[in-house]
Amino acid sequence: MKQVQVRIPALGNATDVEVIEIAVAEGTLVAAEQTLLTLESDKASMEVPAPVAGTVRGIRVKLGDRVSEGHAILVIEADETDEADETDEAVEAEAPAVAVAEESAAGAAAPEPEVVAAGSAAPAGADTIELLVPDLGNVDAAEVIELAVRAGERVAEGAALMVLESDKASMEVPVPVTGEIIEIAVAVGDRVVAGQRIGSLRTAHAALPPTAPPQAPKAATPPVAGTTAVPVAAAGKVAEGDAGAAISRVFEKEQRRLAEQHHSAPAPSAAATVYAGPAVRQLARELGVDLPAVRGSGPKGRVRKEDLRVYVKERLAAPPPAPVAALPTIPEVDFAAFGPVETVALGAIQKATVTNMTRSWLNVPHVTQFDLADVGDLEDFRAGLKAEMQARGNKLTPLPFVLLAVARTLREHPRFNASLAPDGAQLVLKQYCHIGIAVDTPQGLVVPVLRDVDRKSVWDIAAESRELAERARNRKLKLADMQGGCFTVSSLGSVGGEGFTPIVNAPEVAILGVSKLAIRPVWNGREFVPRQTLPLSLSYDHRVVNGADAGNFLTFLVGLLGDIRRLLL
Ligand code: CAO
Repeated sequence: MKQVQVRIPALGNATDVEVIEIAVAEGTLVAAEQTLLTLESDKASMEVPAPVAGTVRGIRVKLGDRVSEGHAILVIEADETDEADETDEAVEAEAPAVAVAEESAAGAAAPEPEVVAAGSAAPAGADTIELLVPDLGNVDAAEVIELAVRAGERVAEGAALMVLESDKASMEVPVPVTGEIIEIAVAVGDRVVAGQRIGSLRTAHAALPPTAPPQAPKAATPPVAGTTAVPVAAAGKVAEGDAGAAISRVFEKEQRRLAEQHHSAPAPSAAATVYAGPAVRQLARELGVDLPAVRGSGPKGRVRKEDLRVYVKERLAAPPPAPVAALPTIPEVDFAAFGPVETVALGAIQKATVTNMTRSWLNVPHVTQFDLADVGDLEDFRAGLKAEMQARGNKLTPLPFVLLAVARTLREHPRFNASLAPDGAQLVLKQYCHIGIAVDTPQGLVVPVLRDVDRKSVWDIAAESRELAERARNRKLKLADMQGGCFTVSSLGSVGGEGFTPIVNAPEVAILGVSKLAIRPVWNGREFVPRQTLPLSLSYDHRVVNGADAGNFLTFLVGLLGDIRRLLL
């Protein structure tokens, strides 16, 4: 059995790089080129592939270890067919280090070699530059996975142009010269080769790269006459046949690119700025996951494969998008930025109100209709019952009369005592008359339901509604007390106001808002007379109730409240 010692390949200028992912375990069967582990420096990440197919043995690194070129990682017991060297002769996981061209005395700020070469090929003052894929080393082709610019866009030198990805590494291709993009000749998903034309750019003359020693780029596609061809990213010189050199180059290039980005802060595409390795990017594309949407749990927010899995799991578990999902959300505001704030947790009832109101508001097309009931006679009648109220130990406010009048009106207008079936194709008409009463409590708004209101006396309605309100305030309501409502009455009469637009308590189809009684001028056919009037507002589900129905309902109700004899018959 051949034992192949796998070592960390050349990392360009990087040393002491962190192991952030180990993709194999003791005994894992690996194919040649299968990822063994992922390394990451401050600025870039790379995957180390298996040099041969075989079985993983003796892993010598663990997560968080810091390694440099030549560090022994593990041994692979090579398959018999593999022609790897014997145990003692270590085989590099990726071949020799990249021979990087010496940087100029100007140091890191100096232009990269190929760009310089291209610059020298361009006559000073050239207007147009053909953008070419840079030398990809031993990588035959790379895929365009992101386009960061569009034709007509003004771009700054060093800003992201596009992101290319090979099997093992991804690299962002920077804009070589400040100017304006004339054309982008490739699309996301295209496979490109070194020297291939990927677009053209009109330069801003002052930003043309300085003249430098001649070193012409390899161009598979000849530049268009009268223009200058520029491989858009520079790289170190790679010895022909160096296995894995391309990855090292990309790794080093990525570091330079990110370092430059750190200084000049160009604006790369959203996905390009996500901190993730090529395998993760590839998996994200396979799964159709938008990388910027994934929360990275790795160091410095790096997205790992596990993060993708968690994201996909969460998305699958999420309820199917309802119409509400398409709505624009209310922007989050950091209120503390404007002054001191205090955050208070909502109670269960208040949270239920948030849900119920939102649900109704978003599902029910609301219309509200207003009217004034002349309740002068009713109020006179009520005033005349003071002694009896005392004798009965019961109090008649306007509300029990309203509830009774609503019950009678519902009987005459059964479409209001109904609910739309979930399929939206049928109406469920209820043969009973249970009315909900909105009750304000310290814990929030609750709606206990008064049963069979149409069969009760105004005294019973008053006593039972008071008892329900008491239980609501003392948190003594049972779930059943709040179920089965056909219609809701929300009275703010004791609070004030001339009218409001209540929200339908879906799946009910209508709700009556009662506002404050007041003396208002009423035309009696000959003159205005001061009358006690009660403002009413009827909100209804316009899918079920049309405006004429609502007008008839409210007119009937107002008529009943204005004629106490008919109401109490
Ligand atoms: N106009 C003028 N005065 C009114 C009135 C009206 N429409 N309705 C009631 N009042 C008077 C009552 O006559 C009573 O007066 P007195 O104290 O002089 O007798 C006083 O207001 C208080 O009435 P009440 O609130 O005790 O009794 P109610 O029958 O009107 O209401 C209930 C019962 C349970 C609805 C009530 O206790 C309650 O919780 N009200 C708040 C309703 C609420 O929060 N609605 C919110 C709806 S949000 O959609």
